[in-house]
Amino acid sequence: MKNTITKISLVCLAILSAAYNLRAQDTTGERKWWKEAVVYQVYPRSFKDSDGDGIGDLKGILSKLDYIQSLGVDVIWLNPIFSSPNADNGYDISDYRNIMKDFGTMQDFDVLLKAMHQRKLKLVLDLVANHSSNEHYWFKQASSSRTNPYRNYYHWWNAEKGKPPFRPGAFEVDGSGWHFDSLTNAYYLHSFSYKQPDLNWENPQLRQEIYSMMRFWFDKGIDGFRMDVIPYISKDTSFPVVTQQLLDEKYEGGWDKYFAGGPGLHQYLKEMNSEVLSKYDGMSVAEGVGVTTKTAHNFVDADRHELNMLYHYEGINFGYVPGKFKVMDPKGYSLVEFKNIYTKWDSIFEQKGWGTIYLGNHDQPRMVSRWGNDSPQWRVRSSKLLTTFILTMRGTPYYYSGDELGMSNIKFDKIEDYNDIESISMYEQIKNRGGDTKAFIEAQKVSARDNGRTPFQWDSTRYAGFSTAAPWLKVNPEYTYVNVAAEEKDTASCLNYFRKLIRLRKTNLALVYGKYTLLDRNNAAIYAYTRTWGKEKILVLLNFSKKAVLWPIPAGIQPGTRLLINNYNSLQRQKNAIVLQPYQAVLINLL
Ligand code: TEU
Repeated sequence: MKNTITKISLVCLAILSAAYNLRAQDTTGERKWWKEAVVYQVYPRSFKDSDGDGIGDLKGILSKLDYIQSLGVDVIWLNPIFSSPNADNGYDISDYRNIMKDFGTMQDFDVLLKAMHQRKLKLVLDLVANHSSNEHYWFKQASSSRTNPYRNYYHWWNAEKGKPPFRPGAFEVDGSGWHFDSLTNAYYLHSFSYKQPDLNWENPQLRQEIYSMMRFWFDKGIDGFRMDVIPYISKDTSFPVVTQQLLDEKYEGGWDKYFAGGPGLHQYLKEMNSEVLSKYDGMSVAEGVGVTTKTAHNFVDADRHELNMLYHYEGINFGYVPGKFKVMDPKGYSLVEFKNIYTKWDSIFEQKGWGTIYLGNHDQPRMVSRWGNDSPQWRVRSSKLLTTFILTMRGTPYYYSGDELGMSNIKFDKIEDYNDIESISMYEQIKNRGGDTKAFIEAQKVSARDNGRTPFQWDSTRYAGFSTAAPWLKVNPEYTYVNVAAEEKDTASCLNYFRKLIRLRKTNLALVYGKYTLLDRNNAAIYAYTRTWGKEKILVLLNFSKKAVLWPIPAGIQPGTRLLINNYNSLQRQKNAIVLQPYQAVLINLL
């Protein structure tokens, strides 16, 4: 009897789970936890300081886990927390198996991870494997002599061959990606600053070191990795001359595309998958620098056995004046182009693979300043609009901490206020060539990375409740009214709106898996789309402009009367049109 019941339950379970997967297979393949998750990115340096040194730390994050849990997010991605001299805030690692002193100890880490799991929060760490710090033991050894066993962990060009062919070094004042090392009379390669020498993935021993380190963290119980500039890891080690003409003809004019196509890249990612990723139920996401819609599938299709997801740069790099360093077009950006980019990226993952969606992170200015309107009149409305966009698109949302409060750019007006190696080196470069440093500072108010790195705003006390000491980077003066304490009390706050939207996404899987269809493509003010999944049908309407706009309902679209969310108190409807207020965002059921 007992046996028969067990058998019947097993059959029922099998039928149920098949049905569950079938529904999800409408458009996107198998259901996975990381497809349904909302990732919340925490910049540890700026989240919460527990020991009064002005720098955020792991115990600080621990003390705020209840807050993070209250948001309804599923995964926390922490920017690098490993030992580092901090030339690039942790993206220059000197020991991959230890915690940065500023952030605490390994014991703090273990406690934090346990506390996260107790709250059903998953942890994703940053894997910085394209380069290490020049203060890493491997590099110290490698640079000590040409015959050192670690020499081949990095890329060298012996000076007797003459100067190496140009490669860019992102954070260098002279723009060069080669640094001369007089002790061994050779240049070494660094795609970022000279403090970040590129690791030589062509060396199998180096690859094994990285895999072993990844297993070390997985065995501790982490739930995945965000992989820093992972498309860059493989290089043509003959270092051929690369001309602008070649870049234009084969790489859409950009070094990023060239670097993202190294000869061994996919072989190494497959190897990493079989040696590490396939052995754990973790998630992996590539920072997709240089990845295009043509190459994306090679990274993320399940049958490739490489990575789960990537986040592309096309959405975030657009809107700048071509040929200038992160100068925003004074006319603003074209919503039609914005829609085209996100629609194109959605469509490539319609049948295969899986996408992501984000508007801010530690490398970007605050999303409301860049993509919304941070004037006092529209900051709250437009923040909510952007949050609505992120949480109603298909693909896993990556949401940057502070955006849920509607934090905006700090807009420093002197270089001395900046901490970021990118801003400081670019300033020097412009100064050295007699360029317009004033114009640069103006442009940085819109685009600098430090805008997104100012301390998190907890309350209206001194230093925004982030620390008891002056923080490593100035607090945005808006903290007196943009902060958690104030927004908790306000039912109409950005914070409570974010929570509501997350609940909505969790209870309407159409928002996760549903087919995305763009409506009214050429409308320059309204971003309208539907999400449909079986019987669930939702219309998303977003007015990206600061004017009220009459939106004629297209033929074949029948909005119901149920408003799932609205960032205004009401919605003005006419017989065949809807009037959207400035920056209004609504979700309506469709008949
Ligand atoms: O960013 C990769 C990268 O290409 C950056 O230069 C990015 O384009 C730039 O920040 C945009 O302004 C990753 C990390 O996310 C970044 O924080 C690091 O500085 C960089 O790698 C080096 O590790």
